[in-house]
Amino acid sequence: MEQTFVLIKPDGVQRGLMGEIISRLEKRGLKLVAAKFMRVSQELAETHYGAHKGKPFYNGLIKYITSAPVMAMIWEGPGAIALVRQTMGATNPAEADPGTIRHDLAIVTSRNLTHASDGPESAAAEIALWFSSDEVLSWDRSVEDWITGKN
Ligand code: FUP
Repeated sequence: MEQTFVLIKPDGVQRGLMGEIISRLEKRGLKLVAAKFMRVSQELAETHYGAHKGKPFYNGLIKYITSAPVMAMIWEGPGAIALVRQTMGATNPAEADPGTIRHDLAIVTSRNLTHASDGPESAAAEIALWFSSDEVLSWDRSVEDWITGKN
């Protein structure tokens, strides 16, 4: 089953929006298989955002992501990577569709509450970067057929 990496960034934690964000993913029908409330080291931040090194916002981005705890998670479901990106909305909250987390709860790109993997390669790399395999749970939901059952 497809898995994706999701981060509730320091603004989400500081603003008390962890429950709201997790609730939206739970209610959509995605399954949580790993979660860790943690502080991000300088090294982890630089590895995670390595693709943005050299950009004007890079130093501020590293400072922001290391400034307070984050909630790192892995969510699972059919097509989970695209589903989660859709629920998050566009990177710039001003362009996010109504009903998405970023539209409803944020207003600027630099404080856009969440990160979610943007494709299968980044999902695999980010899951391996943030979690060890023994932190990822395999578990059955009694309601599974009511959420993902096929006809
Ligand atoms: P996303 O894939 O939605 O996480 O977005 P990007 O990889 O394009 O950007 C990573 C993070 O950099 C964003 F979540 C916020 C930050 N960013 C800025 O702070 N300013 C910018 O102009 C662009 C991105």
